[in-house]
Amino acid sequence: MTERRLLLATGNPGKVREIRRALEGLPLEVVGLSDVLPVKPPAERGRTFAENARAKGLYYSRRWPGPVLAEDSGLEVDALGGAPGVRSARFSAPRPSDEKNIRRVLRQLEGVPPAKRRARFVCAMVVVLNGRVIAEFRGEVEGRIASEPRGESGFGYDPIFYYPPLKKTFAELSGGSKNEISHRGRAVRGLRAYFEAKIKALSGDAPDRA
Ligand code: ITT
Repeated sequence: MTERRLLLATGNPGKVREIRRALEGLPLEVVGLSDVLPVKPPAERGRTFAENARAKGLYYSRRWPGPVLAEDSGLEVDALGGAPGVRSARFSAPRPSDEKNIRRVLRQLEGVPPAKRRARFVCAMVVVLNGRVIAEFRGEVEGRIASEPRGESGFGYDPIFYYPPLKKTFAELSGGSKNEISHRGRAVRGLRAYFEAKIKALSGDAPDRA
């Protein structure tokens, strides 16, 4: 492997912010798609977050000589049979936006009491190198859908994702606090440990068993 820059293969600036922050301090150069590979994103056709994450990682790996980090994530609402799920980004298609997606979820949950508004964020993350998936991580966080949007931080469904232990929505948390508990934060911690072990092995401190 000659190319040591890690390609962060997502077009979502909210994800870029959170993943960059969670990888801070690692001796890795993280580059964004828009800087080095401004290509059309692949269609997302998988039935699971993991399938979509792998498809994205493999798609960009065909066009990038080094390691690629891709992820697929979304919101599952129990009262909606797990929707929006893998359709989270395009829930309000044909011209989806975060605001319209939020309105659609709230409309579909009208009249549903707090106890029945259970939901979770899920994140499936992959590292692909030379067209091969070399590591996979998953993170989830449980919460419930608030009755109305609250908070200005974050992105996507954060304003309606209420996290009972902190009595706040994710959009009321700072970036650092969200990363500590979020689905993405949990997945990235697995990834971080993986990279730390790799880097240690490469520097000769420990045998590389990968
Ligand atoms: P890429 O495919 O380029 O990574 P995307 O935004 O299309 O970007 P996804 O297909 O994984 O990403 O869709 C994820 C959607 O789920 C995203 O658009 C948000 O609406 C929502 N989502 C995921 N993680 C979230 C988070 O931490 N906070 C709020 N909403 C989130």
